[in-house]
Amino acid sequence: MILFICVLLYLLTSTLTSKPAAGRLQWDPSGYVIFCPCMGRFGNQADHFLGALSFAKKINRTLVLPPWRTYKNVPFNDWFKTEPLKKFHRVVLAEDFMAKLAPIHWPPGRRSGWCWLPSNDKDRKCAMKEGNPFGPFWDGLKVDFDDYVIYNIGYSDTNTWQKVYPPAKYPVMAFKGAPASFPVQEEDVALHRFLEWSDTVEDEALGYINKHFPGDVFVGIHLRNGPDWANACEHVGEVHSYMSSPQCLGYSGEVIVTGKLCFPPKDEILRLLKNVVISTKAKVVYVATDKDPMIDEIKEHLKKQKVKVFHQDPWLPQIDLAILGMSDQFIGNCVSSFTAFVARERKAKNLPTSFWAYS
Ligand SMILES: Nc1nc2c(ncn2[C@@H]2O[C@H](COP(=O)(O)OP(=O)(O)O)[C@@H](O)[C@H]2O)c(=O)[nH]1
Ligand SMILES: [Mg+2]
Repeated sequence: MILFICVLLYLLTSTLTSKPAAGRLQWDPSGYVIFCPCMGRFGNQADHFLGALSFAKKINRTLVLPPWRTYKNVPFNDWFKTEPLKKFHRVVLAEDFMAKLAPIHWPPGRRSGWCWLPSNDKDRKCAMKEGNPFGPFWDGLKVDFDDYVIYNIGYSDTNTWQKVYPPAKYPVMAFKGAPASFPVQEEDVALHRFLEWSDTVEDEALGYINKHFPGDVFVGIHLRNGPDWANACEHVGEVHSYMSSPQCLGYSGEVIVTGKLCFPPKDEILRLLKNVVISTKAKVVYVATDKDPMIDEIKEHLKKQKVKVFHQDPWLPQIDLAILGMSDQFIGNCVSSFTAFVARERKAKNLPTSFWAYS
């Protein structure tokens, strides 16, 4: 009898605390989406992440939070908290998925790689691990593929996805790239509110601010002016949409992307920055850049305003992003997805953003 009561009590408490205890995870019968954030650097990957999050929600599958890809795999939660995302949708860290769920439910021998190929492609095979970062990404998760699923469905056609690929038959969709478009769709921009910096990133950003200009009103600027960007901007031509340009020009594509919008000349940068410093009464300008911080030019041009100019080359670009996100006013590059990250975060927090050569 006592044994029976003990067992009953045990069962009761374990169902009441049905959230998996540390170390245990429950399999989601609705299935999973995992993908390699294999296109571009962080800004592009973040755009894709929001689209993939939206896609997973629409087809009602748990999203496996992939590592970010630099020269190595960076666990998702090194840079972002996972809990806020759960307010929007079911997510699990890739490392947990691989350690605790994959061995039982997605074991070696049953792993298909998913890729989009045009239906007339004769050589229909997903090169899931060919080249960098594809190979090293999946190697980092210790995944090899045994088979392929080739699809031809657009990511917005979510009803078809659910109909054609039921989770019982296709428990895990492992995509070669993000199941999303670039730049992020307009409707997914607001999902950024579920992306919150990890304590490590946030503390480091705040630490820098508190050490160098605590409490001062500051303008954050992004100068995307490295050689790769100069090169990319040469191809602007007469297009109506180029990379992240919809963030300022809008998604309808009525306005032409100019060379100045893509690669603003120095006099435009100094002009707008001065206006903003005067209107915000800022004491500090924080410069983030991939190449030329223009420190001397800015100091010279803003001599009268007596601003202090700060720039670091942080060990992680994310530190720059987090600081820009905290500025009182931010000026960025409309074509850059690195800027777009900051602009989305600020939009979610109701903070203002302007763009070079755009009014
Ligand atoms: N630290 C730092 N890195 C930057 C900055 N701007 C660009 N980068 C680097 O250059 C990369 C640019 O690629 P991406 O993020 O895809 O943005 P995009 O090319 O501007 O659309 C970033 O991920 C950073 O690694 C900056 O202001 N600060
Ligand atoms: Mg890029």
